[in-house]
Amino acid sequence: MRRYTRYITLLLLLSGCNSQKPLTAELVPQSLKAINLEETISRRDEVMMAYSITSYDARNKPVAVVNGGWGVEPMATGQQANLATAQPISLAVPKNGKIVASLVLIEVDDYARAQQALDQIRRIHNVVSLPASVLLTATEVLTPLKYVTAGLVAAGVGIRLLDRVDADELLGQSSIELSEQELRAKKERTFQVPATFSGRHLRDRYAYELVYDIRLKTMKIRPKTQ
Ligand SMILES: [Ca+2]
Ligand SMILES: [Ca+2]
Repeated sequence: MRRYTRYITLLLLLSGCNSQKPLTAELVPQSLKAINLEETISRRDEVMMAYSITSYDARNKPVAVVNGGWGVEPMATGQQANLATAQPISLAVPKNGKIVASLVLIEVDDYARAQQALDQIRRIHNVVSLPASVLLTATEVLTPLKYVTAGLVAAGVGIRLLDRVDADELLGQSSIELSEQELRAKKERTFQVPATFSGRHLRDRYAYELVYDIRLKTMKIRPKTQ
């Protein structure tokens, strides 16, 4: 038993010598501009965002997930959204693992339902959940919408939340995958991810420009004080 304890202590010491400070990745929605509205006749779109970060370990097994949301806000042509209320989310980057940050932009047709969904997302904002592996280890390539949905399911919000977001409501989706190695290799602490969401719903052409940041933080480990 004593030898075992000594062995563990040695291991801890060794790993302590080698280890780099753990990284945390933060997703921050930066800007959103309506270039062309989806609802041409009413001259007003109502938009919301849902976003998530999912982390994977060195064996590509999902480890954790956090969720965030913003909206519902009205948008006019040319308008820049006020994203001051778009709260960042953050998650630890597993050693030798990776993170996937995902974001979806939705033009809301059912205001009450969207507001309800956002209320639920706010309640679990940045709460770290264990991912529903089944949804995140599928062999197919996951869309950002699937990532966000899986994140919400993991948080217990339920699959019903975004399941009715269909082609008519989804304006665009974006994901970025970054490995711990890639993150450590970069000198910058902030990655800007630009995305242009454009398309056509029925007769209406729409276009939105969006930027979200992935910011890196090094967790400070404070020595225990007595
Ligand atoms: Ca619409
Ligand atoms: Ca609408």
